[in-house]
Amino acid sequence: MENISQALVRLGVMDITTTVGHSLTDQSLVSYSAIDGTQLGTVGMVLPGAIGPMVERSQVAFDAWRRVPAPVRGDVVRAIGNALREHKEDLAAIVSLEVGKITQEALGEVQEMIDICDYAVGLSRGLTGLTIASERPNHRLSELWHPLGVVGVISAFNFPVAVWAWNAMLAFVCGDPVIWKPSEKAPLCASAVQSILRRVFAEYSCVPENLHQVAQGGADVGVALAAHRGVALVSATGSVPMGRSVAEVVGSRLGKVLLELGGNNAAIVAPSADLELAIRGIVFGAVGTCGQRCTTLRRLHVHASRYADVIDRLKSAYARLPIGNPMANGTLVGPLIDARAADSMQAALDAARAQGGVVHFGERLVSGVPSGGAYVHPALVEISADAPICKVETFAPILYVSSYEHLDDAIALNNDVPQGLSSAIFTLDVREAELFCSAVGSDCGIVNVNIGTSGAEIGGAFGGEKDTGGGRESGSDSWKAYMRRVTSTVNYGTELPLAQGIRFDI
Ligand code: UN1
Repeated sequence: MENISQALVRLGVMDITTTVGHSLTDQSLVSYSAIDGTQLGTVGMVLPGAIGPMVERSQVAFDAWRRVPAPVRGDVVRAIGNALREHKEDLAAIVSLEVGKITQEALGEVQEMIDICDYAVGLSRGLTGLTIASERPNHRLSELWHPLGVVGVISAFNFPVAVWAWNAMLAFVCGDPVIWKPSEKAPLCASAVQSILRRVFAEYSCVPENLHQVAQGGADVGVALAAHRGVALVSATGSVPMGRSVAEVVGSRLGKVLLELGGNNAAIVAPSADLELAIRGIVFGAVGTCGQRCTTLRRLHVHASRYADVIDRLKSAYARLPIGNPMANGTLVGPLIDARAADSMQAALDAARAQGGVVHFGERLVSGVPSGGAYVHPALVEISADAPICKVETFAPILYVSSYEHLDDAIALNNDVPQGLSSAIFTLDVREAELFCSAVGSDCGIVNVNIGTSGAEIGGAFGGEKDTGGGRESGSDSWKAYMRRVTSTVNYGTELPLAQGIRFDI
């Protein structure tokens, strides 16, 4: 593919096989395009044994980087943001070519990186701690926030660069080096990002060597990273089984984890909903990124009074979806990541049929789309909300639709799944909206009114409860996960009063 080599050259990825630059083995990871299965290139990969020396190098980098004032660290992140602005189109092209995102969404992904850079630059002057009223005279009690240590980032194919940026940019301003284990399905995206970083870092004498290292490799490399006691925080994005195994490994050494795992996100369409707006939000949420966001809308609970209308409108919107080459103008739905994902989708649709569901669309497409890619028509499934298949996250564009009579029942259905990432209600009734957002409403980490479940801004904390893993990344006070909290009491008096009024005279 001609345009990938041009984009890679412009990004500085001259020789893909040397971009990881350490402990190369004779093994390499092959990058295939989700668009048509073409081989795009290969990158050198590491074996689990490489992780130990990498962590040691990161620890040396940590000792230097934590001494650099946070606003100066922020200045480096500002330069990363500027380099991303400069290379936005090329990096987005690599995202599209490798994982099959439509151009608009690939550009949006790089924009999300730029946004988190801007956010982190501001944060670099806002890593603030508390002062606390001491019970003792002449004492100051306060909280200090210090750099934490080496941060391991494990990322997924579906946001191959943005979710890394959420983690890495906060880690950098917080004073931490990063070791990145990218998805095996997106090795070129990681190499391109590493090339951008290498050039930015070369301009700054305050940046130590190995501030950022990439460990391209298989799941065993991720496990080795999670197992290493020198990794202070492991931030992992991906499937629930992956997160569970990372949590077990990190938990057994009492390390810190930040997990952002699966979602099984629902939306409620209430009697008063503005249907024009709701249908747009539903369709973007359900078919955007070909159903491969952790925030993808997977379940829809429609009030019985609007059910027929909603199904009609959805069927007509789904019938008109432009599906095909994600880099072609006008395409809204690109391919699934690979044939296995298409097989899982068909298996889920078979299960839905067996459980009484009526499936509209959902077929694998072979004509009118690039051959070699896994193209599907997104599926609408009319099904009873308590069918077991509705509790399973299938990483594909399947929307399970059911009707409800009472809002309490719809809220109970929203919450009655193992995952707890995102949720939405479409209503013009302020009581319904507020109930949904309240303590007895949605149990998810993201609760939206009159917008869909996906497409969160970086300024808020991102993540969810239950099987979603409980972590929070990106905005708000998520930075605290990347720092070490110190409670500090200073006695500036001449007496030694003890807390709790204890007398201990010697
Ligand atoms: C993910 O799918 O892992 O809210 C992240 C969204 C995006 C991020 C999704 N900003 O849909």
